[in-house]
Amino acid sequence: MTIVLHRFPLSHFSEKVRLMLDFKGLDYRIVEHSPGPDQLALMKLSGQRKVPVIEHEGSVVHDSTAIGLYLEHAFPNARPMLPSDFVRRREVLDLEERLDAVLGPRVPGIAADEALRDGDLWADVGTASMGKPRVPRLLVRAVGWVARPATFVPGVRHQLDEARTTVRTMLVELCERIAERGYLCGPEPTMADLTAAGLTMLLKIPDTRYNPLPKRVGEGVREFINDPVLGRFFDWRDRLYAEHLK
Ligand SMILES: N[C@@H](CCC(=O)N[C@@H](CS)C(=O)NCC(=O)O)C(=O)O
Repeated sequence: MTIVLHRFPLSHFSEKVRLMLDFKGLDYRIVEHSPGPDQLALMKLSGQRKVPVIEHEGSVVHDSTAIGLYLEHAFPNARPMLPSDFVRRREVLDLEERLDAVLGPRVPGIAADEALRDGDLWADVGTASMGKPRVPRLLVRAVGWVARPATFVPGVRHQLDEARTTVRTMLVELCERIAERGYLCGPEPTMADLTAAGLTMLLKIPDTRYNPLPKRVGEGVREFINDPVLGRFFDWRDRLYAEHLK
């Protein structure tokens, strides 16, 4: 039976789950939600307000990690995302948890900060992130005019800069892992790789299906995209999408 993935169009945790579904070669369809009152429908469906949520044969599962574990269990014949060896599995799950904790809360703020520097990009990201019905571009732009000065308030600026530094440090670690092992936890992609790829979606828009920003593929946070040290990570991510994800 087809799996239903509930997401916000630009939700990076939802992209993480979408990549898991692609990696395992499972059939799915996407139901788009918008942040705001629309979340009442998610609350009714899953008892909480966040995406991603999946529905499968009467089961409703929320939280990207729980969904990953559910998929491993429910589809034992599909391509595994977790090694069978206990020690290696623990390493994958530990890295996945750390990626969620480090990238999860920081990436959206960094991406929004970047988009606020470019009125057109902000308008594209803002309208895409709200899903359907489309929010008028002018309204999104007006929100940007109000929000942009806030990024210069010293406390806010400090937090955003700290977020950039922390995320960069994580990405450098990922580059080292890739250089040494091919993938993050060994010679094969695992749930940790799908997590890193999904959660960095807003740092550089990937070339993939169901992308709500097709005109912006390859764009994102210039400081990261143009950093030669991080080039290895984004090249690796492009290859992962091309070779392992439909
Ligand atoms: N731990 C959750 C985090 C999910 C999450 O933070 N989702 C964001 C979108 S990327 C969300 O739904 N935010 C809406 C809200 O907090 O109301 C997971 O792994 O799925």
